[in-house]
Amino acid sequence: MLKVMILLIAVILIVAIGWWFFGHHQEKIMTARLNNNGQDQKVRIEVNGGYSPSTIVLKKGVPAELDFYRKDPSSCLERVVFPEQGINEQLPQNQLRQIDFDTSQAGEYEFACGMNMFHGKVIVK
Ligand SMILES: [Cu+2]
Repeated sequence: MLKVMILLIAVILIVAIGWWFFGHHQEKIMTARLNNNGQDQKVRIEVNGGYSPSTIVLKKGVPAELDFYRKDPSSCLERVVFPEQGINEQLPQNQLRQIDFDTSQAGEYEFACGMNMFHGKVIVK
């Protein structure tokens, strides 16, 4: 009986840990706003315990600006890295950091904090 109880508790713990790691980061998708009669586009990304929105949709071929605003005081999120674009930028706290993003190629591009712990994605289409 004791063994069954321990097994049951172990299973509950494993499920709870799994849920915590994989379940609770809901994806927030935002499509960039087009400005100047569709000649450029920008989106603001709040950096606070992660990226919000974490998925950004950009229109292909329209020059794009990603406006990162880091509120989070932790050094974990002080850099943002787009490995495929060779972007590795410092994000000053409580300041807007504008990053130009090349939209000439359609695709999905991941970005992350400097330690690769928090993730986001830019979709160009
Ligand atoms: Cu980090």
